[in-house]
Amino acid sequence: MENTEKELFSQLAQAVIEGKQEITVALTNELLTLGTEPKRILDEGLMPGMEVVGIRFRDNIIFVPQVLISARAMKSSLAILEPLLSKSDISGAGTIIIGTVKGDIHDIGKNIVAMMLRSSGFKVVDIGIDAKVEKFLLTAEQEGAQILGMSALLTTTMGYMKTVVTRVRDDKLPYKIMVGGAPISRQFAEQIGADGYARNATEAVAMAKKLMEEFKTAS
Ligand code: B12
Repeated sequence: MENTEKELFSQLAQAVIEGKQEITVALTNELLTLGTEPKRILDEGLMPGMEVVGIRFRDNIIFVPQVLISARAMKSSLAILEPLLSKSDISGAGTIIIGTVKGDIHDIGKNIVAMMLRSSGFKVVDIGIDAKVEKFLLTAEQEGAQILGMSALLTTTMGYMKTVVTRVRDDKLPYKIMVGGAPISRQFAEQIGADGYARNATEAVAMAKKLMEEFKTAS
């Protein structure tokens, strides 16, 4: 029985690597039927698969079209897991605006972070990809948000995070800012003056809780 689950995790990772959407969906449903927790399906099946895709892409073994097919397969599984992971949006934990910064279209990691934050009771407003500073600020004001979350996957777009941080500080806006994405480090976050950095979705939840406390203390 344990073997079955382990075997299914490895088949799921393989299905993501090969970009087999129907198999990815079928294996996700099979694991759920077995009673596997959605978060484990994410951590032990989908993420290891996408990690291999990343390595093969970096090493020029596969190219953009294959990566897109893998991303599509992963997203179809995430669509099944999302309602199971996400609780209601109406809890009092606070509101977070999240987006991938200007020039960047990578959204898988951002979507996972948004999903995990929702599952911890935060209201998350996702402003999507290629998000400019105005979009972050306008949405934050409309939603009465406490935290801005920015994602960047490219070394050429991570600098835009500083544009947003600088604008928030110059305009003396109260928002706490957290950043993440593969090229981002704690050191970079500190350097641009962000309030927090998280390496993955689990750490992002802990960081959001911490920043929400800091926001309350400051206001
Ligand atoms: C999938 C992918 C794509 C897909 C994106 C599909 C999509 N809808 O997202 C496609 C094919 C479109 C793509 C395009 C490109 N890509 Co690309 N892509 C990747 C790949 C393989 C995986 C990214 C991913 O989804 N990882 C899985 C998720 C779960 O991980 P994650 O994003 O890191 O997120 C986690 C954490 O970082 C964190 N996190 C993320 N966001 C946030 C936000 C907050 C607030 C917090 C707290 C935490 C947090 O939590 C997440 C969950 O644990 C990476 C390789 C890699 N190693 O990252 C390359 C990679 C990022 N891409 C790369 C490149 C070069 C490109 C292109 C320029 C290629 C091209 N020539 O066109 C374009 C750029 C397009 C653009 N303008 O953005 C390079 C970047 C190199 C660099 N130094 O900048 C990489 C590193 C590959 C490589 N090694 O060469 N790509």
